[in-house]
Amino acid sequence: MIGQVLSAPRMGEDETIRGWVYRTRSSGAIVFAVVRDSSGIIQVTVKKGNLPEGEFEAAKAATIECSVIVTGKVHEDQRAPGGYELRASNFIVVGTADPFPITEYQSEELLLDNRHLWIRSREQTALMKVKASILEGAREWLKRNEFVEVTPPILTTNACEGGVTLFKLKYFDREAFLSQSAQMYLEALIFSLDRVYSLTPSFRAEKSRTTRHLTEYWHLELEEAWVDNAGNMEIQENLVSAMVQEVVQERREELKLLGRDPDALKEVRPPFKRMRYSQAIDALRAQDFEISSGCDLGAVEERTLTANETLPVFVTNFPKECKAFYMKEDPLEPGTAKCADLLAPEGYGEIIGGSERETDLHLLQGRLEAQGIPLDAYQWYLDLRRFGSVPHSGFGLGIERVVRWVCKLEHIRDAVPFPRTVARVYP
Ligand code: NSS
Repeated sequence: MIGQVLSAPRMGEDETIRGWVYRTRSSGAIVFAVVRDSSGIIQVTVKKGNLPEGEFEAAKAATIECSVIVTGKVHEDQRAPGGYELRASNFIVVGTADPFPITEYQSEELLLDNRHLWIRSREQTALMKVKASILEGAREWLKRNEFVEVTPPILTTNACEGGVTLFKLKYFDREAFLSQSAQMYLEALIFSLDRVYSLTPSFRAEKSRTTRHLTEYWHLELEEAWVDNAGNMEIQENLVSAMVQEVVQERREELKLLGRDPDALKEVRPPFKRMRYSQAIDALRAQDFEISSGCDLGAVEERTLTANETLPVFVTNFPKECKAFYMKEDPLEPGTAKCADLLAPEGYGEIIGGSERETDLHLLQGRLEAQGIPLDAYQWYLDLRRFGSVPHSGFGLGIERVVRWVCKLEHIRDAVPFPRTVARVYP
């Protein structure tokens, strides 16, 4: 791999690399080709006369994104990226490349139309590696803390987060939906496994164009038996911190390439600040925000609350009526839910929504009825309150929301290789 050649250069020794032509220029009897692979880029110098018949000509003709296998000796060269170059003794073109449709300055639309090719860029490569480490950090923490990974369905007949953003589909001669959240299934699974998690795509028919909504996103959801909302928040701050620390440890170079200081992220450790919804509203009003209490926080409110924070912030005790039917009411602050949204710092907005769940059959039934939801499809869920109900809590974390914050992305679509939004399902 190129990264290995550059990080432990064996001067004057032969090395073979496989990759794609990233840049190329030639002058007469010499070709300078920069080759990339997943680990980095390296300059290759190809001199006529140093290679077998035909290989110099092949190098000269090689266009951007040709795939190549190159052998050569390592030499120091201060002008080359990474400070070393390969002086080629072999240059084999494996796959030729048509003129590459992406050149230096391109519109966002063209880049999105050519996403299948644009994901080869160094920025996208770095993003995908950071995302992989975020997931790795989560899985390691979950394993250490005795959460069992489970596999809930994607085809469902229940709305978990309200009917407005449901994707409906024809399921033979019935109607079904793409899952918005695995929560209800995870609630069923804690009765056998105590603490469970799932990582699945979730689907939301979000019609608004925003910088933080996808129609398909990766959802990490946890559900914990015998845990109240305070315990749920502790789990969240420990998990988020473990995810970020894994990235800081494994992906320093990628973070720097993306413009994020890894040392600043190192500070993301518990405890995170906790703030009640009513306090959040007071803080916003103090900044001359016009908000009527009793509604969810919007993007602008979230940004204002966290613009100067460096750690995530919990907002707890939202008014019951602006949250989902399954949340438990807080007896210490009636009218509010035992819930928390976790907001990323620096204005990146909500990354987690979680709560303690209502365990009382009749209260739950009453709430569904009050919202005009037909109970038939929810009988199995109500059974969970009929057969040995226990206090429990859980939450859902949007992976791309975390990637957006950690990588300082303007738009969430860059946190996923093939973004799906209201405007795009291709490629
Ligand atoms: O709607 S949530 O706030 N909560 C739930 O779905 C719960 N049923 C989860 C649970 O308790 N198991 O969504 C959870 C998170 C939210 O905080 C965001 O980080 C993310 O899911 N989310 C999204 N990410 C990207 N795009 C969209 N459209 C989106 N919607 C939610």
